[in-house]
Amino acid sequence: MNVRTVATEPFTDQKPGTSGLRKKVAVFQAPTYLENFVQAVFDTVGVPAGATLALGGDGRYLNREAIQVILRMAAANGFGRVLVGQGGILSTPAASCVIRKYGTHGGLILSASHNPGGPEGDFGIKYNTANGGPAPEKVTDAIFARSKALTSYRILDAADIDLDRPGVQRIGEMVVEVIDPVADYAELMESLFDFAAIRELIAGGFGVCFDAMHAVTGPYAKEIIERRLGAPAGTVINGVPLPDFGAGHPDPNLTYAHELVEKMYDLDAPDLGAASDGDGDRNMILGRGFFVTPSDSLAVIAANARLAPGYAKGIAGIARSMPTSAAADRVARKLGVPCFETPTGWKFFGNLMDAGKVTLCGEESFGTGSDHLREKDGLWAVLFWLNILAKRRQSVEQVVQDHWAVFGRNVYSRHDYENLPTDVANAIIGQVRAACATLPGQAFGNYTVKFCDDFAYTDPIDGSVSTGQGLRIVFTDGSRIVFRLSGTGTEGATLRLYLEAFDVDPARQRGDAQLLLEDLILIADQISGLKAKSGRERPTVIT
Ligand code: VG1
Ligand code: CO
Repeated sequence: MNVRTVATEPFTDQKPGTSGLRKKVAVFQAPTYLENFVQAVFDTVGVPAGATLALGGDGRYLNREAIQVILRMAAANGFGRVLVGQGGILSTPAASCVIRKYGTHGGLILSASHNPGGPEGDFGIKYNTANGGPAPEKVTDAIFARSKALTSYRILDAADIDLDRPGVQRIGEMVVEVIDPVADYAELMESLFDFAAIRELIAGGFGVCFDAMHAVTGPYAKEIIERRLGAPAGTVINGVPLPDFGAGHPDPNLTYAHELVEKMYDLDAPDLGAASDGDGDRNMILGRGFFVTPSDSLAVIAANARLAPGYAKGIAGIARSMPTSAAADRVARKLGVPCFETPTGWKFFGNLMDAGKVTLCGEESFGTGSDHLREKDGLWAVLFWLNILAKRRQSVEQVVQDHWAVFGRNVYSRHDYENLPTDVANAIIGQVRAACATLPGQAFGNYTVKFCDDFAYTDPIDGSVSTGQGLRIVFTDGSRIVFRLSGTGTEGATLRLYLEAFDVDPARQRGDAQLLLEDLILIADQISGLKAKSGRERPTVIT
């Protein structure tokens, strides 16, 4: 077979964001756009002769076509073997699992996560390293630099692989192994959680509804929750992955997972509601008429970790992204384990987990995970909750109320202003940045500013420094306002406003977060000029 070296012009915009390179489908469809990026990845990470690559995606539009191109390029670049999920499917956590279990050189995951799919939607690609985790910044920076200097890519002329046929096929010398995308992952989950106890809970009538949002977790949830844990058929809704996610927005939050939310606030709601995102790494947890904020979910999991067999020995430490609430910090303090604060994005947790410093990690953006993998893991979080509920025999709400009674409540919310003109978003951030110098010491009603900064992080393991990770205004009582620009969008700019107030008053612990955060919301607007500058009366999404 014929390896071709194809001359190409470099692109200037292939800079990976918070989680890989994300662009409109049409951008990826432009001639050589995908090829250039993949070649930049291969050139950057190097391909030891005969190395193995893991490959799969969330099934969105362009997934299969992109996989065929990447397979031919992998063969031309010296890979000896590619493990590809059947049908081109691998959830992000399953890809991390495959990379670790089979010791591959790395993996390519095709996904734009929670961003909409379809011909008008988004596509994305991310590279994970041999530890199973997202490539760290120094690698993504090098990929970007390489992409800007690329003059050719290598590809092999070959026919398409049958992605639906399990087993071994070949492209030239390279072996392509089409693997079951679910099996390895499901086995890992069984090793971590008390499946017998969960089966018993469910057999006793405990109702579950899992919304796969027509994204990648459908087959995973059906196999694990319905088949292995015995939940009745129909427990998993929207369980068939579709290239356009059924025209939905596969983001598991109160706005986009509305079908599930309606069920959970109905009179005959099941006991646990859960949803996952496009690529299966996010999760939302709901009780009957009750929403668990992701920050609280991390804290509850940490406080109850010993109830799950995989964590029975206790946890080494916790890490959370900076905008995530400090609820987990309180648990860490009580457990006497360290708590790390990292920039947004899962790639910052990898070193801490590899070094054995932390067991659990979480982000306010519906991401929770542990050192069983190096990605956040949606279904894992749902199983952790099921395991906790099977042992505690309480409702979701009771578990959270008990938690607040012991630790206090970090009242929390995130307000997203999506698709703002870039100059408007920059002007708002600019105003906050400018205010930072004079804010310390200023009082706003009950709140006095303790300090204000642009979050920077020095990785405690390799010493790498990441700056400009979000403006935080921290008050003397620990309450916070954080402003940050999203690094995953493909249109305009998305401004995220994160709000957190600590409340110990049990009377207010049941209260609605938006009402409890009213003062901070006003202060945030006062400092940033958000409403006036954006012309928006309210956020696009509140979580
Ligand atoms: C968002 C979240 C961040 C998360 C990232 C990837 O990034 O805020 O916490 O790690 O998405 O998640 P940003 O830069 O838009 O705020 V996923 O599920 O897209 O892989
Ligand atoms: Co995701």
